[in-house]
Amino acid sequence: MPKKPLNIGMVGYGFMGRTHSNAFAQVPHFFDLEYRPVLKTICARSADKAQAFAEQWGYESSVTDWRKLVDDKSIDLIDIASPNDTHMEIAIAAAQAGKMVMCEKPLGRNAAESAKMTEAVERAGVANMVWYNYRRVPAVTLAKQLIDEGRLGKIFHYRAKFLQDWTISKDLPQGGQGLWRLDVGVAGSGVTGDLLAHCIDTAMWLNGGISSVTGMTETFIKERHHNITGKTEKVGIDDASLFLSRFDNGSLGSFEATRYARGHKALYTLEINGEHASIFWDLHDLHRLQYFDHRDEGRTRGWRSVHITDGDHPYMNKWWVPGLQIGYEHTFIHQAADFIEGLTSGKPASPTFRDALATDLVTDAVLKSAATGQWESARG
Ligand code: SOE
Repeated sequence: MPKKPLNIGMVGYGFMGRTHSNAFAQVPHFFDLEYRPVLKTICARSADKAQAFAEQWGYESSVTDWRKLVDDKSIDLIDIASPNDTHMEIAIAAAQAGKMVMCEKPLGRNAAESAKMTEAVERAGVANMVWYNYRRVPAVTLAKQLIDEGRLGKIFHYRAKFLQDWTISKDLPQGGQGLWRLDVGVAGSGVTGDLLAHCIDTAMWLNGGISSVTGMTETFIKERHHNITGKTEKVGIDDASLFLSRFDNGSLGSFEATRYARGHKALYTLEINGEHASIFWDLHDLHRLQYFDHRDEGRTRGWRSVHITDGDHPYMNKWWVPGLQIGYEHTFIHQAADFIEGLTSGKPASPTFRDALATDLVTDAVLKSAATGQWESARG
């Protein structure tokens, strides 16, 4: 059967523009799908850079105004990989033009923006998804399967952290390419929206909804040079963010994210403790799932380190041979595959905009609680 083209207009050519473009370019080689992604047009503010990106990644053309993608009848899907302050306007215009919309996380700079975006895609009835890629690390997907099979029994604890160290220097400026994550006007928040959002998305997928939170944040460096204004300006983002939560299933959560954990580059770990079994996963060792089952025979009972590379592990039959690992970029390829599969099956793959809105309601509640010192509802 000839494949149907899925014409993609990509906004943004930075770190995420590359991960998404790579996903669409690679997915037809490894997954047998009804649609074949076509890298149609890349959009970026600088014409030279957009054209260079188009040539390097195989886009047919480049533009400097995202509205051209919205107006282009040949584009089926607009993928937003540009900074957070651009997400809402592009997503709403794309949905109103009847395009499918994919968006890099976090969906909005806050839940109010995410709610408008969710309303737009749902009103237009267009396929939509947010790139929370860590769900599709095969070890994390396996954790989901084990939890859904009831192997852990009743869940008591969910524990996650995401530690980095790249903003410790007070000489690091805020704003502009690569550094917009430090500019609150562009990013919306600091590590709460950038890193904790990943932890929350995975947590609610694995362990269900979060009802309430109590949090605290800190901005360790109060002023930084701003690359766009050229002035020293107040820093509005949170550099570190910690919170406790209550899940709907009665379990307790604890979460931490920081860019001030010297020595850690992207240490995302999660642990879940249930009545019968526990699971631990670490992004720095992403192909392993640590599993402890109390029901094992006592003398040999202990933590198992399962190498998630066999054909019966999630997604792994699409790749090499048992024992050979895959990496970070594959999580995006899996997400592109699931999105396209959802178009065929009519069963939309998650996280949809609505799922990502739920995450933004939690991050908003964490920031609110950090300001009020009170427990806050995570339901808006
Ligand atoms: C920040 O440094 C960052 O690149 C996040 O923006 C990504 O979402 C995360 O996956 C890795 O860290």
